[in-house]
Amino acid sequence: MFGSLTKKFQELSVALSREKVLTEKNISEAVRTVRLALLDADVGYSVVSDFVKKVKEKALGSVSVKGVTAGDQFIKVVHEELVSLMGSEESSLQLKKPVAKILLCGLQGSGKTTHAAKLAKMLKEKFSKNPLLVALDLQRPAAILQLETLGKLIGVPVFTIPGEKNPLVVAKQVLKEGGYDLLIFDTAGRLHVDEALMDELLHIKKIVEPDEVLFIANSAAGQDAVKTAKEFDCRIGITGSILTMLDGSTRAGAALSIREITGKPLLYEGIGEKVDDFRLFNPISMADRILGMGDIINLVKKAEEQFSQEENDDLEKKLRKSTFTFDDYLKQMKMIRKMGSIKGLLKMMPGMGDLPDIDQSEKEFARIESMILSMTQGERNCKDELVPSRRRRIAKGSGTSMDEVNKLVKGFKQLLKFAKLMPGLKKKFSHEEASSLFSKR
Ligand SMILES: Nc1nc2c(ncn2[C@@H]2O[C@H](COP(=O)(O)OP(=O)(O)OP(=O)(O)O)[C@@H](O)[C@H]2O)c(=O)[nH]1
Ligand SMILES: [Mg+2]
Repeated sequence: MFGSLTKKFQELSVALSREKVLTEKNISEAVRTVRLALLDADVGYSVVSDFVKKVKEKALGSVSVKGVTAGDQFIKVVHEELVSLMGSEESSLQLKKPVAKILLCGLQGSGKTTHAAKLAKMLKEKFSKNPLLVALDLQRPAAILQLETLGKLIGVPVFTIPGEKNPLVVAKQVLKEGGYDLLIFDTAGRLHVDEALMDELLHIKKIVEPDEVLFIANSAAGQDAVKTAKEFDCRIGITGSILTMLDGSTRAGAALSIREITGKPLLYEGIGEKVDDFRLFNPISMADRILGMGDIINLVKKAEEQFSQEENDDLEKKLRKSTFTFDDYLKQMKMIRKMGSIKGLLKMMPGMGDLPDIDQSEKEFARIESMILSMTQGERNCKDELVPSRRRRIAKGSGTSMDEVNKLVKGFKQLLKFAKLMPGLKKKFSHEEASSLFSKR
């Protein structure tokens, strides 16, 4: 996702792993690399300056732990600060009124209409809401049609007044509608922030009195998206942001600085054009992805949703009792593969960050499969430890490299560690626990 930034962090971790302890000198060098990497990823200057200052102070104050490399220790600090920069915890919508109202705003093409539908679908399915989509982008007839098509797809009605060109009239009228407990307003976008747009939004906001005003931020726009968010916040007052287009060639600028600059939470992320390509924004998971740890939290969540309860119970028991083996890992991967969207899911596995296409994902899966199949039964059952000579044999047998075998074993161990945290994972997944992944692998 954040290819070059992730690569730089990984290179830094490797470089630092040669050092026994963190010293003022190697910290200063590492901090300089972090600064350049973040600036290059289009993170705002002031955010970067604050960030590296905190990382430096924390790294200098950290006590070295036996068995932990300087690289792991430093990356752990970076991880903690990334999480904190993005808001520490998942945020939720504050929908308090009996008829809740969400107003979406943002520049042209940022994903407002698509995300109005994604939000409606999610709130309907997961929170049993009865939503009504309201078309307030009345400049182009195609805009209403787009919302209506999406509405049909997700089974949510769309409110329009045929022939009406004034969004304020529609906004006033829809408030008289009964039978819904949630109104989601899709508004018009502009190429740039301009007076007419801000005036229109301000008027709509006054009429609607929304519970939430969400800024739809196109993550591909990097710093520009952050600046625009700030302008929208100053002019109309936003309550949070949704980060879209995270599936494309995106830079980390928006993800890392939008919350810090606006002071408003990042609530959701859009990861594709389809109505289900949508999930809660999780700062820990995002930090994992930025550092190239693989998105284990989302993997576990998605797996939990989709596995049959029986299969899930069985795997969870094994995971918790630490009797989960490479054979189970293979079985789990096969199940995941069955669930479809192998690309999206594989991306979440540790060490599989940047997969250019589905064929590539299939290839990655085949490599993992051949590595596991090249193990002896004892190795697959985790009875025999995978010492270097064994790893070398596995690499040779599967036509892969030592590096790849090491990556597989590391990913497997991370999965086991996360699994132990699973009972409280959804709600209580603490920062410390996530960070401990770095310290004892
Ligand atoms: N890849 C990807 N495409 C997206 C995402 N969200 C929206 N899109 C696509 O981006 C394009 C623009 O999205 P819209 O939802 O129409 O954007 P908008 O903000 O309503 O645009 P205007 O109404 O013109 O201001 C559409 O083709 C969407 O299918 C996303 O998260 N990822
Ligand atoms: Mg639109």
